[in-house]
Amino acid sequence: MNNDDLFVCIDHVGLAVPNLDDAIKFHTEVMGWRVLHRETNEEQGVEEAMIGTGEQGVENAQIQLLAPLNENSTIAKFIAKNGPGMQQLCYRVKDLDAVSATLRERGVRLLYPEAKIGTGGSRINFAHPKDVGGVLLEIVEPAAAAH
Ligand code: MC0
Repeated sequence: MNNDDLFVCIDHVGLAVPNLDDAIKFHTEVMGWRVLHRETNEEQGVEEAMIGTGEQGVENAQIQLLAPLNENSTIAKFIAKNGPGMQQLCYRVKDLDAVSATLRERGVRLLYPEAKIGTGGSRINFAHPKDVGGVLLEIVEPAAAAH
């Protein structure tokens, strides 16, 4: 894959928060963002909300609030170790499988052998933070309607 075809843009930045309702209240009432989308992702162990200014996955980069569903959640572990804060950076891609193959060829470990389901029916994977300079990098191929 050519470098120009790898990433489209920054899709979102994920913040680990202890409580989703409290975080939404802060980010809407104090910071003035709007809630664009909210869902529970059992497999990822999160209750999440996308906030921002535009329509989900279409316009500007968004902020993803991630609260743990239970104590085994990666978000619960992250908060226990680091406290609340920035947990991930997410790049949008057009073809997750092609980008995954290219990153693997270049020595970047992806966490899942196959794509998992993310926000709004998107396809996602993650690159290990140890291979991305200490940043947990998610890659997302939005669901067809959001392209
Ligand atoms: C761990 N490390 C991180 C990190 N998490 N570094 C930067 N950012 C993070 N978020 C570092 C630790 O400091 C540690 O470094 C090393 O990686 C191992 O960490 P650990 O504390 O032992 O944690 P693990 O290995 O149990 O888990 C880390 C791992 C995990 C990244 C594999 O969090 C994971 O599987 N994440 C992917 C899934 C995820 O995050 N789901 C929630 C969002 P040292 O130097 O101390 O060894 S779901 C989502 O985002 C979906 C809904 C969506 O957007 O659509």
